[in-house]
Amino acid sequence: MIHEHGTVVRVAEDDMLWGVNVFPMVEQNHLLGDVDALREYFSKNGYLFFRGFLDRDLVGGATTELATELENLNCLRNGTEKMELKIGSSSESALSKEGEDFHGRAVYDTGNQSESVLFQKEMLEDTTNCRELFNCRSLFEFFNHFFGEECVTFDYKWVRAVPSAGFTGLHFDSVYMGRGDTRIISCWIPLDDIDAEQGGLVVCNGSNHFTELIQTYGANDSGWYSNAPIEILEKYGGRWETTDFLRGDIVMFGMSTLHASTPNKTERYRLSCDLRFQPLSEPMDPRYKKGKRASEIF
Ligand SMILES: O=C(O)CCC(=O)C(=O)O
Repeated sequence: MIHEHGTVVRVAEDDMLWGVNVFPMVEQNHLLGDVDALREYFSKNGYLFFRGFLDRDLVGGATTELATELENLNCLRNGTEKMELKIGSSSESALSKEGEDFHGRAVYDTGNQSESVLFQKEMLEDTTNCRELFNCRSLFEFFNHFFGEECVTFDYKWVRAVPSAGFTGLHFDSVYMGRGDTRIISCWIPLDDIDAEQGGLVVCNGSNHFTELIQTYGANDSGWYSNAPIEILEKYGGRWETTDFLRGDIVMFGMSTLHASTPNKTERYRLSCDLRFQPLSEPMDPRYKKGKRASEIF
């Protein structure tokens, strides 16, 4: 869906207007290969968006695997094709709530009322295609270059199935993983074509310069800051940006970049995953474990 100027786009709990206070994300594919330009753009704007960075079939393989998991867990609506991802009535019990690991152990304190559900870690351990995506060479190569040293990924992968009406409130990732390196980069990967109706990521360009907010809200282990993106514009400035995502796209953002999502207005799960990378040499938040390094995979 390409929005016309003035179309209402709901972000978290505010109705925003396309082209007025929410704008298109601008892809930075032309910067790939120029690490200085990538770093400069990232430090100015707080995030990078690449179209078709990942192989569409690689991502599609992971999506199919997750759709099969959902089907096996009886989370999909009876009589529907699994790839339609239509939400069934018994989905709640089978998947862990945001912030919980298998058996409901807290992975991190969300401090919010997210309706989003995460695939249990143990489920993902037996996957083939998902693991291939999480460990794909292009991501490791990108971050080795970007950090200028060997990178490591978090062992924990946030693989999300967002039900109807579910959305993510405004937050910095520092409030969930701020006890180690500050240079961690989050990668948000849509596992399907996801437009604003289905619940896409929305990033506040320039919020990485909101020093006061970073040093107050962002410096504590807390949860969502709010569900009110317009108030952010009024208080701090910045520019909210989103797009219609296609499978293969990726958004990379730092720990102090405000982001949220549009609500899922459809009857289908919104599938996406978040991976985290940081320089190997930097301390890791003790709540998470190091995943593999590229040299251990390839
Ligand atoms: O997928 C979402 O709704 C939010 C993702 C997110 O907050 C994150 O990647 O930190």
